[in-house]
Amino acid sequence: SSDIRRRCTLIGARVHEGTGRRGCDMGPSAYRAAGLHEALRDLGLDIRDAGDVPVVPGAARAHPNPAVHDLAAFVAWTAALAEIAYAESKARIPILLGGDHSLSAGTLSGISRRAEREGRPLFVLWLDAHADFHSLDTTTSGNLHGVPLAYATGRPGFAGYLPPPVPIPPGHVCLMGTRSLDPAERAALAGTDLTVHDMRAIDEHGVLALLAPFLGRVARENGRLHVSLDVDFLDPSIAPGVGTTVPGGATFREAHLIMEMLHDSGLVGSLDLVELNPFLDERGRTAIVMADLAASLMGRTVLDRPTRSY
Ligand code: 4U7
Ligand code: MN
Ligand code: MN
Ligand code: MN
Repeated sequence: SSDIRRRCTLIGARVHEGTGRRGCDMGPSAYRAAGLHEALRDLGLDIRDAGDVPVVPGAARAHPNPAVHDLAAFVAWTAALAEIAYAESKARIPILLGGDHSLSAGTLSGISRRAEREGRPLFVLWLDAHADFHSLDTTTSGNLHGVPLAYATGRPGFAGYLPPPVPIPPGHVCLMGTRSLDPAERAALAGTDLTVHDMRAIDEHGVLALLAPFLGRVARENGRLHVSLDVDFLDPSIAPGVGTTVPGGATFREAHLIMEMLHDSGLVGSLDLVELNPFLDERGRTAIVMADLAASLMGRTVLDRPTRSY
């Protein structure tokens, strides 16, 4: 098919160094076991499987902030994933199978370069309990899954470590599901025009009223939309397989409606599925829920969804 929206590439990114606990490296295998590939194939999509990206971190790198750990791994993953995201986004939708959220520094670097090349503005929908808006200087946990959005929007504090990305204007970024912000992130966000639809906004207005204007704007500006879906966007009761559970997350129905709206919009050009930790999961249910949501974003309608129990 000539429609880019009917072609996708699955890219395994076994990144775990950006978190404080092991297990995210098993994410790509869990998505395969959950049947993501088959679900997408059943939709009639043209699928390329790029396998798992091989990344070998270079020599350890120190940073003045002593909390920061695994910076060399972050630099290596960012460079490698930027390359493959750029290449695969030319004519297909790259779907990154994480891996922790630090991988989005790589995806966004590659996609922002692609968007610049196409002469189209890049917009980002960040579905997450967190804002991931720390710099290397402000993170107190030192876990670099907490920094990718700051890096991609050109926040200072990364120079000398990572290649400068084509910065995404903060006004092109929409966070949904936010319910855990550190003081430094709050302060940094306050100085930007980034849109934050926290859980309270979802409770008060519903996802339809919040998301529709953003999608309308992306369409009007002929933009390319990147979606970053962190497992912890979802309520832990339906998605326990994540290292950073925060109570009060999105329900399956809210998340599913977002996926349906994204599918209907036809605007999504790239997708990250991040933070799945199969070691913490219960009989694969989080992997199944994430695979199910991804399939809905890619075009499954309720009429062809197989019956599943969670
Ligand atoms: B995730 C945190 F302190 N802000 O920096 C930090 F609350 O990709 C959490 O969204 C980061 O899961 C969470 O460690 C990163 C913390
Ligand atoms: Mn995140
Ligand atoms: Mn999160
Ligand atoms: Mn997390």
